[in-house]
This record gives sequence, C-alpha cells and structure tokens, in this order.
Amino acid sequence: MTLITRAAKGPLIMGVVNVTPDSFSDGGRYIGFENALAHARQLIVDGADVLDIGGESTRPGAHPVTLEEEINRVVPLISALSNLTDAPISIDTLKPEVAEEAFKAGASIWNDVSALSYTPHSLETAARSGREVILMHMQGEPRTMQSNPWYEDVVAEVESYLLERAGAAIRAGVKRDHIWLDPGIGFGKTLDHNLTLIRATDRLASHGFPLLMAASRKRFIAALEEREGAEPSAADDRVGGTIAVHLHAIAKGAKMVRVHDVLAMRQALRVWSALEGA
Ligand code: HH2
Repeated sequence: MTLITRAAKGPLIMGVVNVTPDSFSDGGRYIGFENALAHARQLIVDGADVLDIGGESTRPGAHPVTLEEEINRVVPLISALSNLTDAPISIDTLKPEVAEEAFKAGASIWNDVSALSYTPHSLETAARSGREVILMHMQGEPRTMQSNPWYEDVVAEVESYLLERAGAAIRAGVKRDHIWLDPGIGFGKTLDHNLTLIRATDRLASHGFPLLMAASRKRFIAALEEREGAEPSAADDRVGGTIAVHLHAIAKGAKMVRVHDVLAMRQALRVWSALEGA
C-alpha cells in the first residue's frame, strides 16, 4: 500500500531523523549509527507513520556533503530499519545516486526539496524507481534562500511551480498517484510568505495531489514571537507553534505533517480527531 493510499484514511505523521552534524534544530544529536537507530525506533513507538531519513542539512549556510559521505550516513540506517520495522521509509535527499542506494536498502519514498530539479537525471531516476515522490517548492538555493525572498503572489507562484513540477514528473514516467506536493515552509520565504501559504493549504491541496505540511520547529515561529514582542524561542521549544500550524493545515486538507516531536504531534492529532469526529 502506498503512503498516499494510507493517507486517504486519515492524516499521517512523518517523523524526522536527521543523521547530520548541522541540521538547524537537531544537528549532531543523532549522528552515530546507534543513536540514529535508537531515535528512529523511538519515533515509531511515539506514533510516526513514516520515517524521513536525511544525511545532508538544507538549512541556510549548511555545509554540502559528498555523495559518499551522504550514502554512508543514511544507507546503513535505512537497511537496519527496514529489517526492524514495517514503517515506510522516506529518503530526504537532492541526489539521485543517494535516492537509488536508499531504495535498494528499503526506502519507498523520495523526499526531494528541489522537486526533482537538482540534477538532469532526477526525474528519470524517480520514474525508473517506481517509488512515491515528494515535490517541494523552494525559492533559490539553501545557502542563500533566506537573504531576500520575494514574490508577486506567493500562493499563485508556489502553486504553479508545484503543478509544473508534478507535470514534469508525470511526463518523465512517475505515476500520478505517487506524487505529493509540499509548499516548502521556510525555503526562501519570509514570515508573511509562510503564514500566507499555510492559510492557503486548502487551495494548494485542491489539485488532486496530497499535500505535505512541514513546519516543524522552523524559524518563522520564533519570528512571529519576535514580531509580537515576545522572546523568540529556541528551535527545541517550538513544538506548540508547530502543532498549531499542522492542525490548521490538516483541518484545511493536508494529508501528512513532517515533525521532529512525534509524541506531541500524535497526541494533538488524536485529541483533535476525536473532537472533529474524524
Ligand atoms: N524541511 C527540512 C528538510 N526536509 N522536506 C520537505 N519535504 N519539506 C520540508 O519543509 C523540509 C524537508 C528542514 O528541516 P530539518 O530536516 O529539520 O533540517 P535540516 O534541513 O537542517 O536537516
């Protein structure tokens, strides 16, 4: 069963496992194999439906990693996890070579923050793999994307980009019902761009492709606090803001949320679903 089929029954929680020294919110914490494995297993116990494994940070200013290093970080973990659990595994990478090795090790979803545009072979690799793909919007590139994000109409531009990338994926041979879309919260966006996009979840989710919302611990939550005269929170302390965004998005049709704090998100979703009668 694909994730998309499962999501038709109710919103899914994707748990983040960053095997990186420099991710913005949890960099360095799960870098060793044993630590990463224990963390991933805990996320499943906490209620994750799917695990998203990443070996390269996309935060502004992060250091690029070599292909070999990225493969060495993620593949042993994916192999071990796919022997230990039935939970689907997603590989968060820009590189088709990493995605291919991850698929061989047991991953079934390619989460690509470049929407399969980073290399000329990305579309073809995704199509050949037969796996599900997550296509995310980003303005610019991770190193500089937050320097001066600018849009005439952020919702229309993100929407048309995502539909254009979905069309390109389909033309390359990716199945239509294997495609997720993601507005890319924080990727080349100001606080107001992020809020406008989150409010537009219903519009972005209205094109027949399931939508992923991924706001976990992101900096705009602290920017909002700052704008309101409050002390901006550290990344670890943004769980309340994360949950607020994700429940708002789920109420407007998002089918999956990507989070670091799975236990809190699962509890919030359980209570919200009971109240909504879902
Ligand atoms: N955000 C991050 C990484 N991967 N994938 C999708 N589809 N959507 C996102 O918004 C998204 C993503 C950034 O968060 P994190 O993994 O915690 O940090 P880092 O990239 O620094 O490892």
